[in-house]
Amino acid sequence: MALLPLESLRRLAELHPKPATIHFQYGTAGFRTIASVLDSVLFRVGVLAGLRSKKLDGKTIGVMVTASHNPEQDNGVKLVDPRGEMLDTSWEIHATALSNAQTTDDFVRELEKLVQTLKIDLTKPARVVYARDTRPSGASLVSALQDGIKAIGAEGRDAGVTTTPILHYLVRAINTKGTKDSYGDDSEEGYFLKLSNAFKKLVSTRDTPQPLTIDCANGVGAPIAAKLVEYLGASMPLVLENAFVTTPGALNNACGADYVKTTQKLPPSLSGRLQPGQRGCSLDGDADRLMYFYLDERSQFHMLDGDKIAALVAAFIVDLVKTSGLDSQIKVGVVQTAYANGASTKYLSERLPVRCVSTGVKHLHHAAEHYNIGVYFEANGHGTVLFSPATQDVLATYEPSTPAQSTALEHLRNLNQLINQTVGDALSDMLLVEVVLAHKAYSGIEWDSLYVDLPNRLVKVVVADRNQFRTEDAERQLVSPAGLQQKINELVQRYDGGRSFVRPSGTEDVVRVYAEASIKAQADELAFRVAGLVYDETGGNPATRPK
Ligand code: G16
Repeated sequence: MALLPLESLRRLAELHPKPATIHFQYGTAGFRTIASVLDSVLFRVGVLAGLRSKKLDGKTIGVMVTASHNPEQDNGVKLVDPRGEMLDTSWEIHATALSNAQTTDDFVRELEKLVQTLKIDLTKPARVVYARDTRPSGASLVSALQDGIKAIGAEGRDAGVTTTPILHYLVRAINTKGTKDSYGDDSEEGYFLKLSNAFKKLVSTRDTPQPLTIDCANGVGAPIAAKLVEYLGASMPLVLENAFVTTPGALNNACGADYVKTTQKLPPSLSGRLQPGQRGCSLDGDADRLMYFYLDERSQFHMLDGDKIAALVAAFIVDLVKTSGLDSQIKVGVVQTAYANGASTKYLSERLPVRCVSTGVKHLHHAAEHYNIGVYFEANGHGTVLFSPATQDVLATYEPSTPAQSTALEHLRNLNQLINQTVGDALSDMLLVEVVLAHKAYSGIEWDSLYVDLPNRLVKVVVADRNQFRTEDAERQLVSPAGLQQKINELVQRYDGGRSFVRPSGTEDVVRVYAEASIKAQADELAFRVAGLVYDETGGNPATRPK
């Protein structure tokens, strides 16, 4: 029975002490907070990734160092399981426990407990692949991670500065290499080739689209989109904006997918750069979220969010399944969260099965796996489409009987290649949207008119302790603080078409409030009144009282 390499664990752990008084938590998308306190967390995540790999018989585990849509001074880290999906939720408590061990002795004790409880065979090999986004704090956090990987005796592979979805792709590609389920070559080039080849086949009979402007959020999406441009060639003209990755303070600042979704405005830096009728899209800081928009003839801004992407894509896939003659074998379903606009839920539920789950890609992903083809998108633009293994077999072996069936089948096969099925991927999703627009000959206007969004408003409230907020029913009902849900219900009743819910964020130290109503001014008012209730209930910083 092998033992933990205590000497190296202790020696290296001493170089990465845990700051006193801080409590860390593995949240919606891993650990995420101000970068300056994260050194010990990164070291310990390196160790944990090694243990997770040993537990899974030496399969490669991924580690992504990013804080995605958060401001530049934040950073974070999340673990990726062997098939490229988010860390199994049952391990999140282990991550939290390890990160909070105060001294090196406490840390070693936690590790020993973990190895024993989970019956981890320490003789197994361990492999970890890791990457980071462009944040200035990334390099030193990666070196803490490397110490952790070294301390547990794991083999590390540095994937450099890249997007979160490429790291997820690499994890699956490494673990399926040489098998019948091979996901593609385990390199960035393999990723680009897979996507661009599928895209070119899907649009080969269509006119070249008008150029698409991409707001890269001044993040890692910029250099990666620049590489994608080379692989796509003339098949897809792209114009990259907000690509200032080395300008201090620029990341996600007044640009990017989160800015567009929360303000429902064009990033000011794009003003004058998008012509009436032209469409554009925004990535977030690690390029896993996508938000589309266009300007109408009067230069009015229109946002096409994750819900609109789900509606566009799901309808397209349903049509292809039907045309290929596979509708009795392949059922398509959609997964959303409480943030989905009520109009989108209505539109989709009239056409196919729709489920609502808690926020967080991990929840949506697992729910989507229950469908033959599962389309999942959060309203914030985070999502993808999953083809179940059985569906992939059907697509591979089905023999069409007409030319129309054959063409539709070929499109489905190529979509299966185009879509990054490990996690939401802004660039893969962007190509998917462009394919559908090209096939339907839709501009932003036609796409937007699939249904009309109910006016809505999202606000953040800074409270003394967001952990006192607990929810149930896919986050649509508050169970704590006691009595608050009742007050919200009473308020909501006074608004025509009113709907509102409150939940603690898992990535920022805030409580989020969402509201909808049939008139914009009413949606705004409802959101701010509910935010006021939240604030009054819990007491917050007066400077942050919602106005
Ligand atoms: C992460 C998660 C998303 C989630 C978002 C906001 O996105 O992956 O599933 O919607 O955080 O979560 P919360 O409302 O709990 O803060 P990202 O793009 O920031 O990694």
